[in-house]
Amino acid sequence: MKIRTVLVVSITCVVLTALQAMAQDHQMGHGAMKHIDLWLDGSAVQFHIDDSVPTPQLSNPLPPGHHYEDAKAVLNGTAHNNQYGWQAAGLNHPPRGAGYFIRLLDQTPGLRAYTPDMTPIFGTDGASDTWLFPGIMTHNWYAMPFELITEPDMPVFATYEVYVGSTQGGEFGTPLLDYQPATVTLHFTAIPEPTIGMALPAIALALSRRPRRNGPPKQTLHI
Ligand SMILES: [Cu+2]
Repeated sequence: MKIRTVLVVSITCVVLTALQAMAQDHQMGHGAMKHIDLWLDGSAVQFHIDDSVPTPQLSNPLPPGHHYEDAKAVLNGTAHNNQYGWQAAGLNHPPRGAGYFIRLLDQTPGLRAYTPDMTPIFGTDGASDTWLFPGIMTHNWYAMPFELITEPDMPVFATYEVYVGSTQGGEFGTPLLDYQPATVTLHFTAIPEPTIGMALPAIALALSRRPRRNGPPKQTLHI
């Protein structure tokens, strides 16, 4: 192969790999990331929800018979999603010693929330109803137990107050009264658990496609 050909092939590979990485960066398990941008306009908290991404669906993306393990096992038996991601936009943000606190005001009963490392938040399992946005893009998990999903495409919501509060020791979470908070509502639709009748054809298909010589099928997916 000529050197020029090698170079072109190498550069093409690098570009393709970079493009692939970018595409993966913008996809969560259920679809594209849907960002909630936060910034300050003077002393007022402002936000924008990316409306180019459709309303996220709470659902179970795993094939029949698969389940989560380790910390993510809390998602088993639920319809879930982590497309929503909080991020700081622009240059105007709370000063040193302060941050954006996000406090749950109201939500569909039974909705559960976890940080990316599966720490319960927003009242889940007795956690505080207030969570400090850590300043970097954060995609929390939302999960609705299947037994609480009573209709197809059930509307689910969570409403928060986003305020500027102190991050200092004993004052932690105390609102700074110079700043005006914002109210943010996140919307989802919840997809019921597939019934046995709906799942059977998928199971039959999976069995028919199962490789015969490759040992036991993999039982755990990490997304
Ligand atoms: Cu993101």
